[in-house]
Amino acid sequence: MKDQAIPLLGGLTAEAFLAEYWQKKPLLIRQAVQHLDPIIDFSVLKQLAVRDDVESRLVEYRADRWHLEKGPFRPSRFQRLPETDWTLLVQSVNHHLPHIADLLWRFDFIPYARLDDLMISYAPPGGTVGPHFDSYDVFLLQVGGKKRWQISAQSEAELGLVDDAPLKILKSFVADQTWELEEGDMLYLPPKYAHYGVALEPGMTYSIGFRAPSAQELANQFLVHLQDHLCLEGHYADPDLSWQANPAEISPAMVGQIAQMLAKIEWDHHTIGDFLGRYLTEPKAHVFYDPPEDPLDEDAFLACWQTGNALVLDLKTQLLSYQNSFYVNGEKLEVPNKDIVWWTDFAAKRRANYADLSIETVNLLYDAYLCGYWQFQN
Ligand SMILES: [Mn+2]
Repeated sequence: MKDQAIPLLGGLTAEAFLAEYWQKKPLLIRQAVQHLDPIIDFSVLKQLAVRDDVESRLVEYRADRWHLEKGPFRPSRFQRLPETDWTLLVQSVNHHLPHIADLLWRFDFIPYARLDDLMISYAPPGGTVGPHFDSYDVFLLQVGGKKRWQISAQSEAELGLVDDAPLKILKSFVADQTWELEEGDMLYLPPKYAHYGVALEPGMTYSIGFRAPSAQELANQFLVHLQDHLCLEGHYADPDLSWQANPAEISPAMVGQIAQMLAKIEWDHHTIGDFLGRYLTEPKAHVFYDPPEDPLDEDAFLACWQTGNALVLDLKTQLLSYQNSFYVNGEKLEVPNKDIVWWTDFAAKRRANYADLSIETVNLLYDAYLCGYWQFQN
């Protein structure tokens, strides 16, 4: 619905937001989200920050220096925190709390291939991670408390970095604009826009982040993909080898023949789409899926679905498509043609009710259910 007003964007349409603001300029939306409950509080965030399958960080400014600690944390670490000047950040909270995932999927006016995660930071007064840049777009939603955000269009070169800090902090940040954000207010920032948020009252910021892999990262991963799927025939051969005056020389003839062999490494848009399907759905290193504790057999699985339970993607599952191919958590699924419309809908809505599908699709669904990629919800 490109021309439908989106409450999250203060009533802008997706089309207008993309044309005017996305990757272009900041946008402040007062009261973008209302009825933010149940609110996650510091105690829930602490419980996540002690887990080793959750990425967390603690940033403190103390004795005129920046300090960065990475989780998982011992619970006792949180008892030694001062009243002010620290921030606890927990990445991918949408993997663990369904209501946070629901909030993330409301940003579906941007393709899932670009959505990364919802990070939550909690800070008492004075808590900040300092003025900095990010290389990706972000929506910063205030939940509880109050935060002062300052932003600047200055370039990286103008701003310089604080020496010896454990995180990238801009040395000569000067604000162009300043706002106080209260619960429900949201600030959109394009990449490379300097920003500096300081908590005024204890509260949280939900950061809806996007992924923008670097050219180098894409190339490295694409070359790994090519290597995994490459199959070239034959060996080097030289029945017409002629005597060389210098036996230590690699001859132009040899280089020419090997150039012909390597020219057989080819790729097209289909290869790149196939690479992206796997790469973009590949779980991060610390992400693991939980197989069902007491799995249904295939008949019971089908019966459970037929009796009105919806099949829903696990919070950690990524299901994307490219043309008629589907990719889940780094793997390609061989989906029968007759079920493509159904799979397209399942991937977009992340849930599906029972439908009359081919046995191949039922088998794929059952195998992935056993891996913990999706489960039933009644
Ligand atoms: Mn940031």
